[in-house]
Amino acid sequence: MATRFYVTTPIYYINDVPHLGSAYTTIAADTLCRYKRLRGFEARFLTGTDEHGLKIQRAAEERGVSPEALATEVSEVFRSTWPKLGCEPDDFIRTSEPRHKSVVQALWSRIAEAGDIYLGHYEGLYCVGCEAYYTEKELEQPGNLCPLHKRAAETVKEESYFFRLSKYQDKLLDLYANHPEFVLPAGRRNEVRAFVQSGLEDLSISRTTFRWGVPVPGDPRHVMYVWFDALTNYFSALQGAQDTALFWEFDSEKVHLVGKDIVRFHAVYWPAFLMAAGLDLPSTIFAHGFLTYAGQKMSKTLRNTVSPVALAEALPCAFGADVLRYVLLRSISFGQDGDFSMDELLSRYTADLGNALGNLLNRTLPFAETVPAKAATTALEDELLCTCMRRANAVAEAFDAYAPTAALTALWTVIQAANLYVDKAAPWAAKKSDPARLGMIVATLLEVLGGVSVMLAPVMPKVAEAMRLQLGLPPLAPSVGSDMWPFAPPSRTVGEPLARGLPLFPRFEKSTEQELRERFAPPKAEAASVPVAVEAAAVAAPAAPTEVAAEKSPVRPTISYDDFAKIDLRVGVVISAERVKKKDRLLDLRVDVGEAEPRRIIAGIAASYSPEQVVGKRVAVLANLAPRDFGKGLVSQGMLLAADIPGGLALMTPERDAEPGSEIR
Ligand code: ME8
Ligand code: MG
Repeated sequence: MATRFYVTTPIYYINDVPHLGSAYTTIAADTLCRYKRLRGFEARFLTGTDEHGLKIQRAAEERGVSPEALATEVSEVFRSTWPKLGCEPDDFIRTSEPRHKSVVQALWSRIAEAGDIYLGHYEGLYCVGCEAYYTEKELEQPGNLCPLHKRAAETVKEESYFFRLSKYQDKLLDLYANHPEFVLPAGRRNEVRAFVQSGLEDLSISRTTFRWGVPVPGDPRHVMYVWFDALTNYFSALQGAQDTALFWEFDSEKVHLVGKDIVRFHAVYWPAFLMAAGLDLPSTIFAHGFLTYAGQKMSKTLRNTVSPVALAEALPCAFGADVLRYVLLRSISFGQDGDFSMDELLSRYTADLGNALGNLLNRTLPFAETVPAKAATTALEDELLCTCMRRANAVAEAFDAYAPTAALTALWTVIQAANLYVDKAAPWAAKKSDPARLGMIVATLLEVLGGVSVMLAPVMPKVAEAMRLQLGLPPLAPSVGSDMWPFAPPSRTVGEPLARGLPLFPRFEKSTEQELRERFAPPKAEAASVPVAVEAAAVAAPAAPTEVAAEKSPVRPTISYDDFAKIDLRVGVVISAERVKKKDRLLDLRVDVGEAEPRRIIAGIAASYSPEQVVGKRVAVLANLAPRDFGKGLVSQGMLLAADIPGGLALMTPERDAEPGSEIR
């Protein structure tokens, strides 16, 4: 069995900041590494940033900075983000570092000496977003659009070095056949196999038309293809010292966690490069699925809205990062696509963390100040211990199979079983009638909770420590060669002090939950209810109310900020409302907008609101619209904003009480 474990994340492009997707992979890698340490492995966890290539060069140009400056700034954001999510990589590699570049160049030379690199001419299509070559067949027609980025691939026509990928077709197929664990889950392996079976062409691995990359040894007119450079990070990061180099030896378990978007690079190109250089291969490429947030694809705007650190820090609980880690790994089956949302987080927080785990602790600790002595076991204890032992095994097996979701599911069956035990054993009753029995119940629960604190630690390291403190247990201190897994609940010494503390997962107020939902709501993908000004005249026109939603018009041409600044929007409070005779769509309103006198506003909302319904409402008022005369002395001094909804209108109203006259911006 391997005793070394090496886990990596993709090195992230620095044209973006860390987001929920990159956090997901990094949290999973951190979790696996922590698990292996508890099992006595010498474990190492690497992450970093991918800094070269045309994509980055262009991103830097767009921002008017050098690629070096961009890389330095953004890689620092990545480096400082991970600890805030409880992730503790042992190393952080940047591909612009000399320690990396020298190893990439050495790898290139080694493959060239083996005869697998030759100079040729490349002509074909390239998507800079993916930094990948495509054939016309793989692109969307017409227009050669990249299936991922929906932008036209560029034609590349230049001298280029090639890697003899075609030579490795059979060797790769053998690899997948002999080592099915090389690509996981199995579905991904089938895709990769089909791709290789369809025929491999040699791969262009250098470019001459830009400079931001690692120079090709002996031919500095060329820089290396960014994926040749980037993939090598997993190897180069270990080469600084002898003890780290051991992590690439054949008997080390080496796992690259990646998203399903980049499986091909990892499961086809990377092993072929390594075979050509005569180096060992990673053990497993594990491709997880893609995360959506509240049903929305990750996008630049979404990234602003749901920064993982902001989300973790916004939770009014001392363990926000652990809560995020738990929900990400529990809610989305690792390997599959899935959705994450604030609703999901809040319901897991309440049910799994508060009501199940937190409650178990709160139902145990109040009964004792020190570890009580055990007494005779009953069937209840036997049943609980049996569940614990079976489940501890299942949790370990799941982590071993890189299945943190299954591990957590199994762990929670222990927590449920223990809560059920409390229900049945009824310590509150034993407290009155049978102190020895109470001691037995509490001692049993303390052992189970001690075991839970260990099994929880890979996913929720801070919570595990806080639990252990309350349970009177020392912090976990894994050491190489000693397996700390609680296959049987660890026994306790009678008389050890306990330290009951504050609840780990305090219940959130309903209003707090609502604030969190609103703050972390994804931006509306489509303007489902774009506020439309209720122009009384327009609405007074004959258009009949319809039962279906009004056709959504396309967004109007862009305006400048200055144009927007001319609009004066205020909060108003409707003081009075009357129907207008013979104009059955209009209401005649008096609206307080913070001025000496309420304004008269004629609004075309009578089909959606009765006068009684609007009086007292806070509304959004366009306050500097030129007065409009509707005839018969009806002059409107402003306009209300409302959204089109099926069959009518919904007035826009401030989400909290705002003073009349408050500016809306
Ligand atoms: O591809 N759901 O970097 P990258 C889940 N530099 N995971 C996601 C995700 C989502 N919505 N979005 C991103 C690159 N990820 C290359 C890698 S490695 C030698 C070079 C995660 O910044 C997922 O792990 O585009 C995905 O593979 C990775 O971020 C892509 O990061
Ligand atoms: Mg990407």
